[in-house]
Amino acid sequence: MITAQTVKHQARQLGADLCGIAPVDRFERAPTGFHPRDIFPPARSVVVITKRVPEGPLHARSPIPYTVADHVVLAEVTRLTCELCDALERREHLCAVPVPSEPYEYWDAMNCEGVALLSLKHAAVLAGLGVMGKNTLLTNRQFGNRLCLGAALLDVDLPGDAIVDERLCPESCRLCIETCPVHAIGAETVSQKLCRGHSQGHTAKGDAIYVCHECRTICPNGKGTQMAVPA
Ligand code: B12
Ligand code: SF4
Ligand code: SF4
Repeated sequence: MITAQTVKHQARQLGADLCGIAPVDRFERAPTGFHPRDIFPPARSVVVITKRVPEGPLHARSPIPYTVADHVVLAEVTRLTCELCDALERREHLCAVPVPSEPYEYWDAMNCEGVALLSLKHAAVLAGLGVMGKNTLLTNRQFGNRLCLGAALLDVDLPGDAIVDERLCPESCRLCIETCPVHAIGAETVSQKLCRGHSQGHTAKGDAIYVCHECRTICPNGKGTQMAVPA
């Protein structure tokens, strides 16, 4: 019979830095249409995996290293969620649905707002991988917010990991909020229109690049503690 350990071992073998599990009943407050069962009705467990995003590119003076590092890690996380689903289906005789970060179907063109199949930050919190900081990013002690997330929905019951019960943002810290050049960070969420307008740019030749990640870079959480531990 499949165990949480089997899933985590497999994720680790494929290259995940961390892997957590959330039973679907933890998603009862998810907005209608964005619950794991809206995506895959037999879903009973959500497996969330993450890979570390390297710190160095965040401090480069050119936007190219971060853009490329972010794309490569995201592609790697997408690959490994698909491979994890394939490996579990072959060995454990279950059904597994990969949930990529993007693309998303919901798009409000007027407000430039997209909503993904599943909010991976909420899924990661529910799978015990960390908490959301004031910058709204998933953050933990090990990697800070330098995490890229992916998920898989399984049609089997697995025990959930303990939800992290601590606050990583000091009460007085507002660095991320104050450093955002367009004041996009609100109490619980980020203005997509403001953030997209400022952070997504193009080279003179037309290649898409990230020109802002200040709210990610300035956060002191997890800096200097980036060693991986077994998933
Ligand atoms: C759309 C999107 C954006 C949008 C909107 C960001 C946002 N706050 O959602 C924009 C373009 C602004 C953006 C910017 C960035 N993003 Co982005 N983005 C996404 C994406 C593709 C979808 C998120 C989504 O659907 N948002 C829609 C809104 C409605 O979601 P929300 O406000 O969080 O949710 C509200 C409700 O819907 C509800 N809710 C939704 N689901 C659930 C579930 C439960 C259980 C509950 C209780 C509630 C609930 O609660 C919220 C409060 O009302 C995710 C990948 C993914 N699939 O999750 C990456 C993702 C969140 N982005 C990521 C990153 C790295 C960035 C940037 C740093 C990129 C950069 N510039 O370098 C910036 C950071 C800006 C910031 N401070 O957040 C990472 C975050 C990693 C981490 N450590 O947290 C993700 C997870 C991609 C990934 N695979 O790693 N992003
Ligand atoms: S910069 Fe400060 S307030 Fe913002 S997420 Fe990091 S610790 Fe929290
Ligand atoms: S990525 Fe830049 S524009 Fe977007 S919320 Fe963070 S600091 Fe603001």
